[in-house]
Amino acid sequence: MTSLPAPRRFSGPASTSAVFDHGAHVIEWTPAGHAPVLWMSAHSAFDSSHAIRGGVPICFPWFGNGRTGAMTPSHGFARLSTWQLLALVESPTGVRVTYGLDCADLAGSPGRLHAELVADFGSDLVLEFTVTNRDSAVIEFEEALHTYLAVGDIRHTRVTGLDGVTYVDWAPAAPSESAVQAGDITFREETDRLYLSGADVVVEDPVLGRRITVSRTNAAGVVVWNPWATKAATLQDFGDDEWTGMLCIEGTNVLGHAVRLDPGSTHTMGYRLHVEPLA
Ligand code: TA6
Repeated sequence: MTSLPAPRRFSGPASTSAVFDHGAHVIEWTPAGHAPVLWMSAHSAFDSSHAIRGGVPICFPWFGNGRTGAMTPSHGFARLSTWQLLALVESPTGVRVTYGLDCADLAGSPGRLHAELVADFGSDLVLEFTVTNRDSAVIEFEEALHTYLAVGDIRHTRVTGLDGVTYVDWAPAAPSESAVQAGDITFREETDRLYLSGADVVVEDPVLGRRITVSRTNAAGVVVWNPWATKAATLQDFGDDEWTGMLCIEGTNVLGHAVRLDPGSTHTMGYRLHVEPLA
């Protein structure tokens, strides 16, 4: 287990941001005039054998323990791998970094896949996760941009845009595996749901006085997760009292919506954050 090299930090008129080569892991994006938009645990490990707790972990080439339920590490090897910085372009509107990861020789890889993450740190945060099948066989994989958003207090936060959408409910206390969202999502207990929708999702945060719009392209699902107190207490790299300040809104292609790539084909999932004051 080795400590990580320092992250790459950028600061410009549009935003301040930071990213680790480890996992191509974005850990900060703070648009000018706003409080940090990405949440980071004060207890995150920053070493080569752990995923960073917070920011935007890349879950790939499987989600959780995969569709078989037997894959390790949880959420795949991408967030535990050192990615190669392929490009860094600075401009008056922000910074764009491009990372690459060749997966062929990584334990559990489903074949010769090449992954790239483009992060555009501007007045919005724009992420593009692209996978190319460099193999001679069809390859299926799962993917998620597991974004941790900072909120003032999850108990006063609501999520709009998913009314009437069917979701898979993974929370331990869930009365059923599947349900339909009725109205806005509010939070009173551990919430761990996969909504099958590509629509924009809006996080209304009256405590921080802001609205975060999450837009996705080529993402069949969105996971909404807050561990609440009980689950947070079981996570070593998650402070017992930190659960009130975060909410995961994740762009996903998982389970029945895993990506199936023919040889030579490419798939790009897009994920954008836009922040504005609550009127
Ligand atoms: O995306 C939600 C989830 O799958 C939760 O079930 C919880 O396990 C969370 O991811 C965190 O996973 P991690 O492996 O980063 O602790």
